[in-house]
Amino acid sequence: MTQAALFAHVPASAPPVHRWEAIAATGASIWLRRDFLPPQAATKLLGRLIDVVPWRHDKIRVFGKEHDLPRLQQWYGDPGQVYVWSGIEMQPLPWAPEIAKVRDAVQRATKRKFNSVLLNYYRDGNDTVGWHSDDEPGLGLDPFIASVSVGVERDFVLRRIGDPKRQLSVSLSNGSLLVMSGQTQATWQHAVPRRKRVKGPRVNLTFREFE
Ligand SMILES: O=C(O)CCC(=O)C(=O)O
Repeated sequence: MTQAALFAHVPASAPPVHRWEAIAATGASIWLRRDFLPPQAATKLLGRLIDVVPWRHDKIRVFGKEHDLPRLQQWYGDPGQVYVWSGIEMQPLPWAPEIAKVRDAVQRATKRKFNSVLLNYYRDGNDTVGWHSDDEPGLGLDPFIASVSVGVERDFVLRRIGDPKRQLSVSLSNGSLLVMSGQTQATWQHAVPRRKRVKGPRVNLTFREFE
């Protein structure tokens, strides 16, 4: 999707679109707004989420062996928006006020609606998420994913499907909003790799709309 198409519906009174940066990735449509939340508000939100979210520490089975997931997570959404991945079933918690507030701000910024959000809590640089695409069938053909980051800056890396040497890295800072849309999930995978030097926590809120 071009920037013009993404913002075709934005009224003239909306904030200037130049606050969005396009991330150059062939076949993908990825946009970043580094100034989505002011740093102070983002840091406050980080502390609040760490305290109030009933974090789950799930286990996954890899080659028949059970492992702790290398991060904590939680799932919020509209009633009935159950999320199942890698054998983990997540019933949606009702929208907490601070999360609903972020959702509303993301909806205003993107002019899209979201009915669920996955929260990932990376306690420090040892916590990660491995290579994957957000391509569950319920997300439709061109999933629109809006991802808010609060806390320490982490590398978000992408690799082209079918050409894994083609990689790029985007640094996701405190208060940033990353949007992936169009064919991004069909053509690229993403990950948050381990970074031993990173000592602080980060929470990521990935808003989705399941059909
Ligand atoms: O933490 C991030 O920025 C990425 C999270 C992610 O890939 C996901 O929730 O699918």
